[in-house]
Amino acid sequence: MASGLAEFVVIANRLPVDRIIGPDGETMWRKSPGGLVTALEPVIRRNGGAWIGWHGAANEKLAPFSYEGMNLIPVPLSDEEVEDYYEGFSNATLWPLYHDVVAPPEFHREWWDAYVRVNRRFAERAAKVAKKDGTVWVQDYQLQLVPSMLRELRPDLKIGFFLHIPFPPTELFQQLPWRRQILEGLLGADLVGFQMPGAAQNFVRLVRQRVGHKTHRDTVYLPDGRSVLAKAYPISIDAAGFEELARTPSVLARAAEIRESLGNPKTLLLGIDRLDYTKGLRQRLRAFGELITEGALHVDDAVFVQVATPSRERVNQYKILRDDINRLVGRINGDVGRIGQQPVTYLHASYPREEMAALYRAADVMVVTPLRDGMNLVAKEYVACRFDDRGALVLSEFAGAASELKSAYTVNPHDINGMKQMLLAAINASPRENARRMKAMRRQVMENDIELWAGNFLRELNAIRDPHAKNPRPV
Ligand code: GDG
Repeated sequence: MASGLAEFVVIANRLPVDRIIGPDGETMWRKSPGGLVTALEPVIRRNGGAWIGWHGAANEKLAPFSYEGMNLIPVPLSDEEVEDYYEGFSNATLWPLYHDVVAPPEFHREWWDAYVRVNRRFAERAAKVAKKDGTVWVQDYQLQLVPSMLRELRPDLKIGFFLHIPFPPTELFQQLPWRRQILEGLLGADLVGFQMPGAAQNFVRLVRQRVGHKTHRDTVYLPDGRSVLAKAYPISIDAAGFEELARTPSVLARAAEIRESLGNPKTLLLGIDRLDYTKGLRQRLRAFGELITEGALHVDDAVFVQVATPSRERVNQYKILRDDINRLVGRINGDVGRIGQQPVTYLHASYPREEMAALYRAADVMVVTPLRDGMNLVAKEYVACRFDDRGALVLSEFAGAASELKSAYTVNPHDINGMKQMLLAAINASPRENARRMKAMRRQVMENDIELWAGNFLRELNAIRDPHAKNPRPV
């Protein structure tokens, strides 16, 4: 796209499309699954907007192209940058650090250098693409330096930032050798959005302590007269879209088929996660395995289906986790399984949305037990698919979703005995009790969808008054 044309620009690590090989061997683009694209696509279309992101292949430069009314602007990454910026600093430093150090973060100066270099590339691209006085929305932990880099190049822009993962407490954040640079990077934005109010408070406190700026409640006052607002915007899903999918005859038929192929168990428990050490897969499987071993659940009655979508497979901690889970599942099935009856069905694969909806429909108990999670959309997707008010959600108190889905069966995933009790409570609850809980959760999810989330953030961003302008900006 030509320079300076987009009124609204989204910057994310990845473009919202995946490259696929078509039936005749030609390459095509397909929209990636996920709520963010669904929510932002109409805004981008309406405004002749653009999306800036990496296209997913290393060492390849691609020209901007348009896809279903969106201008897509690919940012190239070299092999080395994928290793150092993406797998390294983003996923082996920031990811574990921001998730309560549930795995040890690694600090390497060359990873940081790559992070700075790649963030600058994204910022420079956005500076060329955004229209005068336009709005730019930067997404997530891979791009925390972009707001300040972009502000320097284009002080006219409205800049928003949203962090999809938790923002750690000060005691943990302090470990980061580049803590000040990250805070200053984020302060380039006018509005910094977090999943939870606690995360916004952590950020404001850190800015006061480490950078020394004046703060009051959710506002940071910068020496140049600009102020930065830090607030919570809990993300959601395309709730109506999920429910509609869950109601289609083919999905309902597939749900019945899934249950049938598992021997029509009395209780089907389900976990769906990226294979990630923050998701609490080990703890969850141990709890279930013990219930079977101890005889609280019978192998004829209960089946656990765990889908673990492959993720970040070249990062060391993920390789370790993959081996651990393979061993654990093997041990549980070996110890308590029988011919034709495996208590755990473990699927290390990724599935189309229809299959996900069928699994949600098939499951009596959805088990979501992260050790720490910004929000957790799987929990909300399950609720959206339960239009008959049946089913139960077991949910970790360390997921952002727990603050919103208050009628879930909440657990501390570190407490295996507590989790076992809660699993039994969910399994044995009366249909009436589960319907009461599900109704309350459905109200929350159906009324607060992703469109509302994006609308709230953008409305607030556009309403921020520019202290240098005579008049407030148009909303
Ligand atoms: C980050 C934060 C926050 C999973 N497997 C398949 C598949 N999925 C989809 C799920 C869900 C999404 O991926 C996972 O979202 P989560 O929220 O559960 O977790 P993260 O990937 O860690 O996301 C998280 C989120 O950002 C949004 O802000 O909630 O806290 O960590 O939508 O359905 N989708 C398909 N096939 C799969 O095999 N189609």
